[in-house]
Amino acid sequence: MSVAGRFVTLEGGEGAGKTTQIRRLAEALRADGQDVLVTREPGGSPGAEEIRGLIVSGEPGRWDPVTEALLLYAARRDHLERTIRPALAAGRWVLCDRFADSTMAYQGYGHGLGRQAVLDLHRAAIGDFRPDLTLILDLPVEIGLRRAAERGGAGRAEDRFERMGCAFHQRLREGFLDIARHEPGRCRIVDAARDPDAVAADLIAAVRSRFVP
Ligand code: Z5A
Repeated sequence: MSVAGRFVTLEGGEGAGKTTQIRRLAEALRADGQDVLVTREPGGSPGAEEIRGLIVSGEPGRWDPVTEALLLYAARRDHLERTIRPALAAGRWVLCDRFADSTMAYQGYGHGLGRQAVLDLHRAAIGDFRPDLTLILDLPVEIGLRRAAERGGAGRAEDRFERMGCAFHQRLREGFLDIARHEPGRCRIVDAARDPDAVAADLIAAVRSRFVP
């Protein structure tokens, strides 16, 4: 739990609408009078953005799963120390597009590293730091991949994960749902297959009901 501000993460598979929704959530919270920082992973600090380039581009098999997870946690620690903790300490709300649950889902479940290996890495890199609230945007794999393809999809500079195949993306979806089963107090699943206004309304209501007295 953060000390001063609130740390809220958005998670989900390909084309779930995180980037679309995080902007809308930030606008709603700013209208409520909150000081909001929007950030993302991999990335969110100058060092972590450099590491991002190594992770999201190139051939799908460029890294073995352990190396990939180590790169992600190196980026995450830098992001946490340089961006997230200072903002929370200043009383800001931090909304983050992906965080540690993405490593659990993509590397732990998708690439088969397993839950315990990712939990051990998490503890070694960032201790017991966790989001205050995680919103998981859930939708069928085929809808998400279609949205990603319509947006530009495979062939973009950052398309490495989009080219990993349907079975991989199905494991991710199951992984995110399993994460929510393990931590129901922190995680909230939202049906992301609906139109953007309906999804935004649910996300904003989930945040307000959790934090606004
Ligand atoms: N990764 C990892 O493996 N391990 C980790 O620990 C972390 C990340 C942190 C980069 O992530 C990659 O890194 C990511 C996982 C891996 N894999 N990939 N690819 P990223 O978050 O920077 O990029 P992304 O995950 O590729 O974004 P995305 O999932 O493809 O998109 P999104 O942000 O969820 O969705 P969007 O950009 O808002 O929307 C996509 C399109 O759908 C767009 O054209 C929208 O206009 C449209 N859209 C959005 N919402 C709707 C609704 N409701 N209806 C219809 N159309 C919609």
